[in-house]
Amino acid sequence: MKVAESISRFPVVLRRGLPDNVLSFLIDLVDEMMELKITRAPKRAYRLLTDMLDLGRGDLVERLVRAAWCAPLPDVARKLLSDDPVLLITHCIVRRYEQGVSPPASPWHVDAEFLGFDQPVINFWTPLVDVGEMVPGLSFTSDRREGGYAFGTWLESVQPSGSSSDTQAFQRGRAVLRERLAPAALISPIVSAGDTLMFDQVIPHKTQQMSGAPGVRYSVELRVAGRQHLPSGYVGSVNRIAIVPDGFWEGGHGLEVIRACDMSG
Ligand SMILES: O=C(O)CCC(=O)C(=O)O
Repeated sequence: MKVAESISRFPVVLRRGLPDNVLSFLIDLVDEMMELKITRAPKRAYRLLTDMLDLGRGDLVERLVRAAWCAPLPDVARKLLSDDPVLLITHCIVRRYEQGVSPPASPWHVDAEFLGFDQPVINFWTPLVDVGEMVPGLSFTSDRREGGYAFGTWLESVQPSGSSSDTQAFQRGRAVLRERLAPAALISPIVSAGDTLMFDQVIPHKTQQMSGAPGVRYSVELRVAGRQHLPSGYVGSVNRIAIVPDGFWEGGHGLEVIRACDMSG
């Protein structure tokens, strides 16, 4: 596992404070994306940015990225990755999670299940409403990275090559992870709308469990890797390769958007 130890203090909250007009713009955009029907997964409480590309709505992706991937995130990513950051569009997600209405939230997992452990990938997870007290955010554990590495070690022992995350081996791995983390103390950061929670693919996490007041949680998660060091899991798990589309990004934000194109078949 080569994921840099220098980022072992994750998760951290970056005080960023997106202005109210940008927050409401992004909430409207997430609503627009959620209204688009994904026939293979009609009940999902989230949309992948690649769903938008598949529906011919690259304009929505561009609007989202322009509004959400702004200072200081590109500079922070560049420093953490020691490389030019690129956006892994296949693993960028918007969510509209309604307590008591949406399907069950994400249980314990590490993102390395689908991204691998070999190269760092940082999730910039930005709620568009305040989370952690009235509306669920994310939970981590006092076990932090060790749980993730234990999972990774286990994974490598049974999965020598990068095969699909849908295998029984992965299911068993998740069960091991959940069992290990069950007694751990929870850390559920309170994050204000427009601030950003950052963590890498080794950190075990889940949707915060919260009973009580119904609330809608809007969030945007942008997963970023180093340009020279795309994770093998990114290519292997989804059978897609990243290319930089001509003219998609016209400077000013310090980011090249990598767009996925299907290379299978
Ligand atoms: O936003 C959530 O509740 C879950 C996010 C998450 O765990 C993930 O995308 O890996």
